[in-house]
Amino acid sequence: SSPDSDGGTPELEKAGLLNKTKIAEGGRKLRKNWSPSWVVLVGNSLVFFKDPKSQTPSSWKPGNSRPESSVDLRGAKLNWANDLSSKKNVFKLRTITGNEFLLQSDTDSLIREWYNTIKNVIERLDRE
Ligand code: I3S
Repeated sequence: SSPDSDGGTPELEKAGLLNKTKIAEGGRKLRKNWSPSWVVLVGNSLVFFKDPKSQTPSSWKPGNSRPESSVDLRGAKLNWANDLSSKKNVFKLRTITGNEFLLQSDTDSLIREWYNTIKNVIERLDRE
């Protein structure tokens, strides 16, 4: 069955540390403010946590830590966005509500994994 189809705990697909900045809120441009974020992909959502040091993939459980914010991936768009930053390995996530985030890692393999995993979730939701 699909994740959470029984109303139980949604599936944790991926968790890790990325650099993050929000660049738009409801379509309105925001000033960049990069900071490290503990990012968790669970069910149809990308969830952001502060204080990444207190988190590890094995210890993370839904509800044991308060998220900073969370993004619904249904209808979202994901694109590489190296033109939007001097940093390498940057992609942009745009939600259906017009919130835009840049996510970045210096580790090529890591950012590619995140990109592919989020892309797959978005495509799965597009097919539903
Ligand atoms: O796209 P920008 O405006 O060049 O982004 C840089 C700025 O946001 C800068 O902050 P202030 O100009 O507010 O001091 C940040 O420190 C940089 O990290 C931003 O650029 P990068 O290329 O790192 O995304």
